[in-house]
Amino acid sequence: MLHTVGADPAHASRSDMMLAVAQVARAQLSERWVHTQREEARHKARRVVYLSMEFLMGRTMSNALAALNLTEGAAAGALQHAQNLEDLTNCEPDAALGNGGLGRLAACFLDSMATLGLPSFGYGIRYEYGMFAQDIQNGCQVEYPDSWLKDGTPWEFPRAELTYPVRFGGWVAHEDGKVIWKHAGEVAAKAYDMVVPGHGTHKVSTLRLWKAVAPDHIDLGAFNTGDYARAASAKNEYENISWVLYPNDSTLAGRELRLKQEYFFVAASMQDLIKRHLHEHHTLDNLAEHVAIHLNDTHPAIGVAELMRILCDEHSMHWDRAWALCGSTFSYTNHTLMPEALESWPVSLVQHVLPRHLEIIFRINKEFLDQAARLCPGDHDFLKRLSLIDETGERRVRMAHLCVVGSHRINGVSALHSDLLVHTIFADFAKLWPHRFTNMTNGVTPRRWLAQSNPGLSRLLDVSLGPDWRLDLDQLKRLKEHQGDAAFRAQFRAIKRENKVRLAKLIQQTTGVVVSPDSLFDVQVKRIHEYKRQLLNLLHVVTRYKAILADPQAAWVPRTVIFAGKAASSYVSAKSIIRLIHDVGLTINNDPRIGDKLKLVFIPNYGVSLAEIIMPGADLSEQISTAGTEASGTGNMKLALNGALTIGTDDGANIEIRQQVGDENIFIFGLNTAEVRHLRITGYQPLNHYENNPTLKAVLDAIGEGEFSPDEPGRYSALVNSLVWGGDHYLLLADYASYVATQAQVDDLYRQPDQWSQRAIANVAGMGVFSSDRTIGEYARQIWHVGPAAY
Ligand code: 26V
Repeated sequence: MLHTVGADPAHASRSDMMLAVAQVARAQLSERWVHTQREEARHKARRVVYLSMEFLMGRTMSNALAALNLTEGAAAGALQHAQNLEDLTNCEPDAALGNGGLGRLAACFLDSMATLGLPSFGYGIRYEYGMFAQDIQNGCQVEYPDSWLKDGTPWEFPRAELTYPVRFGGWVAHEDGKVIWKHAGEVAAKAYDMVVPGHGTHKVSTLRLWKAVAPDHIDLGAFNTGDYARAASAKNEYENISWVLYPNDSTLAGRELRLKQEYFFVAASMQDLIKRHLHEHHTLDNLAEHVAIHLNDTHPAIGVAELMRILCDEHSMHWDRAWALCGSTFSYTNHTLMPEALESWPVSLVQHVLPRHLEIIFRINKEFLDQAARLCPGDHDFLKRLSLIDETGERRVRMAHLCVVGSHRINGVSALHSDLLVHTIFADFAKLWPHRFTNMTNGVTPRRWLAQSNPGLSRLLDVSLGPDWRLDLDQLKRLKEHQGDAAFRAQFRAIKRENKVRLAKLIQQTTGVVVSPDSLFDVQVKRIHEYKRQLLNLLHVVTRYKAILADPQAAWVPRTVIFAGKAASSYVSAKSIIRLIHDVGLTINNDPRIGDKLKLVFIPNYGVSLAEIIMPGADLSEQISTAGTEASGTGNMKLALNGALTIGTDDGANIEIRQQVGDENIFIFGLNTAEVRHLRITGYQPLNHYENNPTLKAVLDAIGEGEFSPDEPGRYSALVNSLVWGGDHYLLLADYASYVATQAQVDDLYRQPDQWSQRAIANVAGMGVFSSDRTIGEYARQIWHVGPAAY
C-alpha cells in the first residue's frame, strides 16, 4: 500500500506509513460518500444543514479506521513495517477549527448525525490556521500559528466544481420595484469536503468547508503590468477571509473581517443548499419541507437575511411568503449568557459590508415591532428591548434577536440554561412566543470519548455488557449489576491506574514534572476564563500547600492538580491566571517538604488530542463555574464517562449529571443560581469573607504580596485586588469555604479506594443520556423533523 504514496517500503517514514493507511480509509470513505449522496438524492430526503463557524474535529485517523472496521487490519499492516498504529496516528495534526465547547459540540453532532443515518451537511470555514498553538515560556502563554495544513491533509476532498461567488459592499439600487445589489467586491468560495463516517452503518455525513479564493480576473491587470507585489496584495485582500479562526470565545472583537467571515460561509452554504434543492425539487416554494437549517449560535445569523434576499430579490418571492418560509426553515441554539459574548454589529459596519442585508434587517424589524406593538400597545420600553437594533449609544444590530425572530425553535444547551434564557435575555420574546423556546441538553460522542480514548475501559465494558454500548449508551446502566462485584471493581481500578500512568508520562514529557499515578488526579481542563474560576481551584491548592506545611505529619491524601487550557490572546486576567498557576507550581513542586503530597502542573496546548489522554486519567473533575454562568459544559460529561467524580457547582449540565448519578456520587458545593442572584441584589461584600476567614486571608495575602513571585512581588496584586476590592464578580470568595470543605470530603472518600471506585462506576453507569446520539435524536425529532433516509 506504500506505493500509493510514492515511498519505498524499505525506507518509509512514519508519516509515509500514516498517509498509506489514510489512503486505504479514504478510498472507502469516498465510496460511502458517493453511495450516501446518491441514495439521499434518489429519495429526495429531507436534510439538516448545520451552520457553524467552528468544528473542532481533532484527528481523523483512529475514528475513521474504527468506523470502517479497519483498525485491526491497519495495526497488523503497520506491524509488518515495524511500526505501531498508535505512533502513526500520533503523526496527524489536530484539525482545531474551533475555540472550545461550541466547536467540539459541532464535531460530536456530526458523528451522531452520521451514526443515526440522518441526511445532513455541516457547513463551515476551512481556516488555513486553526486555534493557535500554546507554548508556555517562563510561565507565560505564548501563541503560535497553527499551520495544520502545511503538509496537506489526506482527509479532505477538494470539490473543484463547487465554487460560488460571494459579494460584499457597494450600494443598493431600487429600480421599478426591482432591487439590485450593486456590490463592490466579490470573492470565490471553494468547497473542501471532509467525510464523516457513521459507526455501525455505511452512511456518512458531510462537513463542507469553504476556502476564500480571489476571483480569476482580480490580478490580471496588475500581473500584465508586471506589478506582482500589488497583484499579490490584492489577492490577499480577498483570500484573507478564510485565513484564521478568531481565537476569542469571550468577547466580540467587532472586526470587519469577522463579519465578512460570517457572511462568506453563510452565503456559500446557502447557494449550495439551494442549488441542491432546485436540482431535486425545481422550486423554492417547498424549501422548508426539505431542509432544516440550524444556526450554531448567532455566528451564522446573517443567514436569515441572506435567505430573504435570495427568495425576494433573486427569485421574486413575495416578502410575506418568504418570511413564513424562513421561519419554518431556521432554528437556533444559544450557547452562552455572558453579555460580552453576545454578538452585535454596528449598523454602520453592516451598511458598509452588507448594504442590502441591512435594508432587509430593517424591514424584518419594522414588521416585527409593528406586530409586537399590536400585542402590547403603548409599551415603548418593551419594544425597545425587543428591537433588532440596539439604540443605546452607537446603533447596533443584535444578532441574537435576528435569530429569534427568524427561527421556529430556539434552544439552550442544558435544562438550567434553557430556563435562564426565557427568564433573562429572551424573557420578552418568550412572552410573545413561549412555544418557540425549548431545551436540548448537550451530549458527547461515546465513539471518540470512550471507545477511542479509553481502550482499557472499553474492553472491560465489552466483556461485561457486550459491544452495543457504542451505539446505545444507555446500556451503561447495566454496570450497576457489576458495581457490587469486588473483582470487577479491582479491574476497573487497574484500568484507571494504567490511564493515569499514560497521563503521568504525558505530564513528564510536556512539563518535566514527575507525578505519581498513585496520587489523586484532580483535573480542570477547559478554556481559561474568569467565570470558570480556575482561580478558585488555585486558592484551594495554595490553602492545601499551607496546611501541609503547617502539619506535615497528617495523613494527607497525595494529590496532583492538573490544569490545561488556552486564554484568548487579548484576555489579560486569563493570561495572568495561567502565569500564577505556573508560579505556584514552581514553588510547590520544588518544595522538598511537600514531596508527593501535592503537585501542580499546567499541561500546555490543550486540544482534542490531549483531552483524549487526559479524560481517561482523571479521578476528579473540576466543574466549578459560578452558578448560572456555564451554559452546559461537555468536559464534565467526558470526564464522568471515563470514571471521574465531579466536584462542581449547581450549574449547567452538572445539575443533570447529579440527577443521573445520584447525590452520593457527586460533590456539589457553593451557592446555587437563585442564591447567586440574591447575593448580588442584596449587595455582595467580598471583603467580609477576606476579613472573617483567616485561612482565606492568608492565601490571598500570600499571592497578592508575592510569595509565589518573589522576583516581582506585585505581579498578582491586581488579580487579588479584583477579588477583595474589585467586587469579585464571579463570587470566588463567597464559595471558597464551601469548596475547601468539599475538597476535604473528596480526600475522605479517596482514602477508601474501593468505595471510590464504586462511585466512579456509578458515574460511568449514569452517563447514558449524555451521548450526543440522544441529543441529536431529540433535535431530529423535535426541531428538525428529519429521520434516517430509508435505504
Ligand atoms: C463566542 C464568541 C463571541 C464573540 C465572537 C467570537 C466567539 C467565538 C466563540 C464563542 C463561543 C462561546 C460560546 C461557547 O463556546 N459556549 C459553550 O458552548 C458549549 C456547548 O454548548 C457549552 O457546553 C459551554 O458551557 C459553553 O460555554
